Amino acid sequence: MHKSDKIFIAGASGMAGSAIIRNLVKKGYTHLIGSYHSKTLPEQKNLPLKQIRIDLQYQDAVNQFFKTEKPDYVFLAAAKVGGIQANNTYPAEFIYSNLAIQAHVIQASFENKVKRLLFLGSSCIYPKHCPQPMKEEHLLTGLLEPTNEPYAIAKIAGIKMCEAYNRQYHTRFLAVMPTNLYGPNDNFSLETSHVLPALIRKFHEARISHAERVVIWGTGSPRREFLHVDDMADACVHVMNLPDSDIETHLTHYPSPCFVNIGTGKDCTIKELALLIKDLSGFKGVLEFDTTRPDGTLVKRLDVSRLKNLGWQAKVSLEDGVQEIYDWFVNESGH
Ligand code: GFB
Repeated sequence: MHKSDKIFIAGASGMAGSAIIRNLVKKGYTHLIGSYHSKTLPEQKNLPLKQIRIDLQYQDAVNQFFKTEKPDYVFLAAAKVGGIQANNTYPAEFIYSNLAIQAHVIQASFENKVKRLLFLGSSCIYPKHCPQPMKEEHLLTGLLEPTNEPYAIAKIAGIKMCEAYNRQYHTRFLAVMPTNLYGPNDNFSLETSHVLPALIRKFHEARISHAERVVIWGTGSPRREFLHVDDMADACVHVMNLPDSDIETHLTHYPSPCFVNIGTGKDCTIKELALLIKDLSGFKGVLEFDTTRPDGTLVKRLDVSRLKNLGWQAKVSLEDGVQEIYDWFVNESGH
């Protein structure tokens, strides 16, 4: 990407999209367009970013946008996302919204001759009982985790769309599969968020209210890998900027997968994560495990060697990242 190329970030106000915008601005890109669905972020006010409100679930709106703006590059970070409970409660919304958004943006990118597109997926595309660590070639080798199967099916369809367009139309549509993300602009709602923001909020509020216990869902034994969203954004921009030779040899050469995992390659149990956040918060009470809540997949650690061979590695440690987001949450929530 040249610094003055027109770059479209779909999902500009979400945690992933806003991190990609921060990364692009830091690297000197000057011609950014972001789409948002319901809200804009105050932090984006003075950036070289044009903000456009579009509901990407409507194909006409997407087509009109692409025809008018003609972006050179597209980061497809718009998605309906949530934690285990949200996925389990709203399966229809998770499959419909994601299929609609990605189908419209990918097709419009093809019709409008976008140079490269990067689709953001998720590590839940891999089978529930996948060999560990999970490699790109493990896709579609087993059954999925039931709590997020509709979301995973939509994300797998997105990967397969990119692959199909590359095969038939010789496009350069790439995809990345990040592990569990956390960072600024995350969702901290207790029912719909992912575990890391939920625990930050629970421990912080428990310390302030002098509560005796904090409830952790499930058994605490599932293992998860956590990646700071700024690392993810840096990896996305790295992949988008790979030389043509790497793209052709590794990512658009059927049948090699058109996607790469993004993670740290390290995981921990939910109980270990809870103890780390408990320490940061200063909460002195006890942890209680609510085993009526689902554990989900027991282990899902990514093999990150493909991305490492393409020249990128994660930098933010879990300890540093969690401290930063703890402070961010305290600042945002105002107490
Ligand atoms: O982050 P999380 O909601 O999603 O939950 P998944 C991870 C683990 O943390 C599960 C436990 O075992 C939860 O039961 N957990 C403990 C909690 N306490 C809490 C809590 O207070 N809130 C939450 N949310 N969890 C999601 C998928 O799976 O991961 C998505 O559903 C997506 O589709 C995403 O792939 C990355 O890691 O289980």
